Amino acid sequence: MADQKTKNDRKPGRRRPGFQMRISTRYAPRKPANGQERSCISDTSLKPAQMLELYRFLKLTRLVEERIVNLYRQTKVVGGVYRSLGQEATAVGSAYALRPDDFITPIIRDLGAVFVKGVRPREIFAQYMAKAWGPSGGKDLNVHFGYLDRGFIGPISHLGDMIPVMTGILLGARMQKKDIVGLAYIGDGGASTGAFYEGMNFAAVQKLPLVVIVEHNQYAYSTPTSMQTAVRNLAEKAAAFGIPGYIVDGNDVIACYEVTKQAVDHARSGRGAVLIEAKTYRRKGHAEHDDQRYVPDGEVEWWEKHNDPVDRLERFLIEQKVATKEKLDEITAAVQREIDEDSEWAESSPMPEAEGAVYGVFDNSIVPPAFRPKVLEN
Ligand SMILES: Cc1ncc(C[n+]2csc(CCOP(=O)(O)OP(=O)(O)O)c2C)c(N)n1
Ligand SMILES: [Mg+2]
Repeated sequence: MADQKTKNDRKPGRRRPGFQMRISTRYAPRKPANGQERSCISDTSLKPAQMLELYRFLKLTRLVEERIVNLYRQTKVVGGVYRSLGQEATAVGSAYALRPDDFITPIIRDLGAVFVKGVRPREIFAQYMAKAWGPSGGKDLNVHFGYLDRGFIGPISHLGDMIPVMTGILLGARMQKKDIVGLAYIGDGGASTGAFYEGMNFAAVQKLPLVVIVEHNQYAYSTPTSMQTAVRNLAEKAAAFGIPGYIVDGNDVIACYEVTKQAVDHARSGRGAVLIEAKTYRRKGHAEHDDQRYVPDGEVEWWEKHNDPVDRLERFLIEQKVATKEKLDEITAAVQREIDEDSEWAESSPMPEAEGAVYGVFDNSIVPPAFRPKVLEN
C-alpha cells in the first residue's frame, strides 16, 4: 500500500483538473507564409452564394458607415458616430451563424450584425438623424433601438450590462421551452466590468445557451488593452467561469462564421455558454470626434494595408474562383444604389413631433391591472 500512488501525490505545480483551460486556437490569427497577403480560411462549410452574401454584408456595413460620416459632416446627424472600420468581419461572420429566431445584442461597433438580422440601411440613417421614421422615432440614437420580434435587443450604454440582460432572456426562453441561442457582443473594455462577470458566471452555472463575442479591438476609448487587463488573451477569462474559450481571427469573416457556428451548436445542444475572443483592430477613434493622437505612428496604416477584412475576403473569393472582380464590383454597385435610395428616404422623413417624446416609453400591458400606473398609452 505504502508505495501505491494516490491522487494527492501529484508533483507540486501540476495543474489540478478544475483549473484546466479549454481554449481552442484552431481559428486564431496566423501569420501568412512566405510574405503572402492574408486571405481567409478555406476549411468552410459555406456555399459560394453564402460567401457572396457575406461580402455584400461587409460592403454594406462599410459603405453605410461612410455615408453616415458624410451626413455627420453636413451636420445632419444627431449625436456621435461610432465606426467599425477594420473590424466589420467579426460582427458579420458571427451573426451569420445564427438562426432567424436566435437573439443578438450588439454594441456600437456591430452594425454588420444588425444588417444580418434584417434591419435595412434606411432605418439606420433615419435613426442617426433622429427622424420620425427611424426605429426609435428620434428618441434615441445609433444602434440604441431594438426589435424583439426580430430577435434584436437594443443595447443600453452601460458597458457589461447586456451580458446579464441576455442571460435573463435565455433563462426566460428556457422556461418557455424555446431552444434559442443568445449572441452577446462586448468590447475588451466592457469585459473588465463587474456586470460582465456576474452575467457570464450565472449563464455558465445555469448552462444557458449564451455565446459571448469579446471584440478585442485593442482600445477602449484611448486605453490600450494592456493597461486595463493582465491577461494576454481575453479568451483565458473563460476559465474563471468553467466554460470553453475560443480565439478567432476577427478579420477573417469565414473563420468568425465557423467558430461561432461551433459555439452556437455547443450552446443549443444544452452544453452551456461559450466565450469567443475575436482579435481585431479599431482603425478609427472611439467616435468621429476622436483624433486618435494616442495611437502610435503607423499602426492604423499597417492594419489598413495588411489586414483589412474586406480586402481579405475579396482576395479569397477571387483566389478560390468563387467570383470574378467584375462580379464583386456589381455587388458593390448594387449596395451603393441601395444606400443612395435609403439615405434619400431617411432625409425626406420629418423630424418627430415634440409631444411624441412622452409616448411609447412604458409598456403598461405587462403590469397587472391593480398596479397599473396612469401612463400615456401607445
Ligand atoms: C459602465 C460604463 N463605464 C464607462 C462607460 C463609457 N464608455 C463608453 S464606450 C467606452 C469604451 C468601450 O471600449 P470597449 O469595451 O473596448 O469597446 P469598443 O468601443 O472598443 O468597441 C467607455 C469607457 C460606459 N458606457 N459604461
Ligand atoms: Mg475595444
